[in-house]
Amino acid sequence: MTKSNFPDNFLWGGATAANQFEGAYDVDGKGLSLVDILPDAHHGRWDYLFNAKEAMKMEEDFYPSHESVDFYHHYEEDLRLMAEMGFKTFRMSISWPRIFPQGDEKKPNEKGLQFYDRVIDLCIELGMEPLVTINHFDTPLGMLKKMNGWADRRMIDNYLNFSRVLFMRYKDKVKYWLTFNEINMILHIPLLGGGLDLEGIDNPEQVKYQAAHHQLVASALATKMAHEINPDFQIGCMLAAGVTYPNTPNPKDIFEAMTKDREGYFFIDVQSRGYYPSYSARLFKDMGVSIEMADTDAADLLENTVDFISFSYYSSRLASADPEMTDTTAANVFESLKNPYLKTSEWGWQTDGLGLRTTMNQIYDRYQKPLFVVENGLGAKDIVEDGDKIHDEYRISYLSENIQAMGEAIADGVVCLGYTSWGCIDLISAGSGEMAKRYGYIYVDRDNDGNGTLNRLRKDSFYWYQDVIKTNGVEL
Ligand code: P53
Repeated sequence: MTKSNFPDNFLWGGATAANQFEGAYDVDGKGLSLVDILPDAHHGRWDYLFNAKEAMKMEEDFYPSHESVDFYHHYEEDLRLMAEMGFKTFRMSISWPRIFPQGDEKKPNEKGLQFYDRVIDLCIELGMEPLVTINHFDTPLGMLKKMNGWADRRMIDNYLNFSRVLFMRYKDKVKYWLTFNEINMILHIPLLGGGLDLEGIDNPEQVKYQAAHHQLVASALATKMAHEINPDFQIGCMLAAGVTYPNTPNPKDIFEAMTKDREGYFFIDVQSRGYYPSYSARLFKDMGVSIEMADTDAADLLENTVDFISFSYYSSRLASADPEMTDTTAANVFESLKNPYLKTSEWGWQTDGLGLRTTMNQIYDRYQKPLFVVENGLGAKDIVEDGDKIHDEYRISYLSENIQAMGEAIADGVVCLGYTSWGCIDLISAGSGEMAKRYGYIYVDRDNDGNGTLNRLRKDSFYWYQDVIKTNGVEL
């Protein structure tokens, strides 16, 4: 048999996020989060994303994410299906407003915690290591209204209160934690990433980077708290990653590509090295940004760096310094030119397995800390045939290409703890808010209008991934 590139204890699994997966958006005392006010793409999602005040009126009549695929009431069936595929880990997030409905209460909502007790206990019983994202795009709406989200330094304490409750409660059950999902997203979708309403603000960059500073300090202080509560905890940061290629060998394009990559690396430089990168001084000066810091911030950042680096990877990006180059890929928050060497999906995202290998090598070279690929996958429309068959060979082909490339990166010497593909069960898309953009190995019978039985079906990729895990990545 061919030898596997993957270590024996490699954590194979799948990833989800509470706000896109659980449904039950107002059940058992849950408050509203930022994403709960966003309808789908057919009802102006992208306009609302940059106009929080309008979104808060909640005038659309249907919000697919409110019920989503109802993991809240199907968790048992869903976790058993994941275990059937052989998952070693399950990435989930904990809904902040389920635990603190407004975001700044003193006491947590016990009913919300009891749901996660049930989920985490069953995960462990089924042999799956929970990997928990503390904050995945769902800052409580109350915090946007009260203090413009992370623009306000008081968010650090609110976040730490939330984190403390989780660390104490799951002290002996959860080992792997991520402080913020795609922390660099605050620059691209400030409402989702930072609970920020930037309407009418003179210098949005100032507010975004100040809010980012609060998150970076919150992440460091949560890391400190976590290690005090249980020294075995492994705390990770999370980057929306994807190497940026220069469009041509023109040195201007090379510099542009480097600059684009630094927009994301900026965050990880702070979380992993413990201090602001040297290039940030000039960046801030050029943007007219000046960050207010408390006296203790520099030391807190320096002393509490992350244990590992996790990231999402869907595709590489392509940059040019030439303003005439405008043929960009559709429907993605990162501006990227279309790469003629790559295949493009229905949603305009491009497939680049080798780009994952490059990305992993770059990140590992830069930080020399273990990596964790916590999102990767292909969003596509699936067709159910003969009542219960989904022949999703396009998904298998994307995942196979990417997992092979990840194996090569490991063979290159990169240390990688595991791989959780995105949306292992169909769930609501973050970008489009729809059901139709599916990533799962497990199909859920539910459409964009909320019709469907919510029945779960195994796609062809289900059996394929089961085999990948069983052979530890030899059969791809
Ligand atoms: P969707 C784009 C837009 C929003 C979030 O994306 C994103 C991205 C991709 O870079 O990041 C992650 O659902 C995110 C998930 C999300 C996933 O990408 O728009 O962490 O919440 O579902 C996939 O196809």
